[in-house]
Amino acid sequence: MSEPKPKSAGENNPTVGIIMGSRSDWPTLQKSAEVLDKLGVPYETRVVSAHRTPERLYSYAKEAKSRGLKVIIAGAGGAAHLPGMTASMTPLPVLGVPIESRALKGLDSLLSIAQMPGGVPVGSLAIGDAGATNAALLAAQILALCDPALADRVDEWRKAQTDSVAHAPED
Ligand code: RP5
Repeated sequence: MSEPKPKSAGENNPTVGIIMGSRSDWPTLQKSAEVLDKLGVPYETRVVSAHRTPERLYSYAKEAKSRGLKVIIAGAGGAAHLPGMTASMTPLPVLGVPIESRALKGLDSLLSIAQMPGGVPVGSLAIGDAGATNAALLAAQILALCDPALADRVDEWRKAQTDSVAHAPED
């Protein structure tokens, strides 16, 4: 199985933290990493399980802002508590990616992430690869509010996507 390549803050001053509940979530969260790579947004990747490593989660969430992170993308599957628990311990925006679980195809993950109680927001994305891709685009758009060069790169990415759409199915 492929797994996240840890990137330390010292190496590239990450502004986005990509965290996931298990190494098995990496093939999905890799889509977020690929988008951030294309847009030139520095990020780090970590396995942080709400259930198996709660103390790691506590430290990560509590230290995220002071370490310079601006946005957290959190992917988890099943009883997906990672995004919500992270959001409860950091003022940074948390974007939740529901992993497509084996038993319920990610519906369990989606509902676990989306159904937060009022007062503790998590931005919930679509199940699986589309959600991971969009979480990275959304993170870049948030960062672009204060980064004109990144805003230009996001505009270029969107234009390229528009230009790539064929006018007819046989094109
Ligand atoms: C969740 O349990 C993880 O986010 C993962 O999606 C799911 C299954 O984890 P593994 O049993 O594959 O480690 O906490």
